[in-house]
Amino acid sequence: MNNKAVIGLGTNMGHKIENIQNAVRAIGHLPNTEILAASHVYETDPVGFADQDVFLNAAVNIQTKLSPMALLGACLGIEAAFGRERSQKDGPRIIDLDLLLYGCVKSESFELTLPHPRILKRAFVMVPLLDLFPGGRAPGLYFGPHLKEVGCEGVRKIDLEITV
Ligand code: PH2
Ligand code: MG
Ligand code: MG
Repeated sequence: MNNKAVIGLGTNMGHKIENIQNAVRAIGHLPNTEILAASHVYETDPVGFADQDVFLNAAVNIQTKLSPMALLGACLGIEAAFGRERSQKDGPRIIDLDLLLYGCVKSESFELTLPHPRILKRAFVMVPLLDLFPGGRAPGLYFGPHLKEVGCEGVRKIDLEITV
């Protein structure tokens, strides 16, 4: 069965533009998975742990036959292939792939919470999401009012189109 899902991307180490572009390409090469649309790319001020380089953030809408857990595992696999090391919470990373939405699935298992639990607090996630879901209405998640409340400060569109 084909399902739609949304993956959020973040990077603040190395060649960030290449990291985003290569990660989107890697997602598109996952088995039975196709990129449907990509957001613009945004330069964003670090949230959580401030003393680190600015991030690039984006999001992609995909169609996939992978299950939520298989897709999560595949994202972790791509992060590992990029050489991601997990040392400091919210610290610098070469690539971060977060499974934000999987259809209208709601899940609160130990391994996977859907929708991603921090979407509604983070402009660096919701601004790219708004490119994919104008009006702020994603399947199973109406984030428009939350984005209004959080605001777009610290999130700046850059002049780069992701090629899908
Ligand atoms: N990711 C975090 C913590 N802080 N800040 C920005 N601007 N962008 C991120 O992707 C980000 C962050 C943890 O995943
Ligand atoms: Mg993250
Ligand atoms: Mg993550």
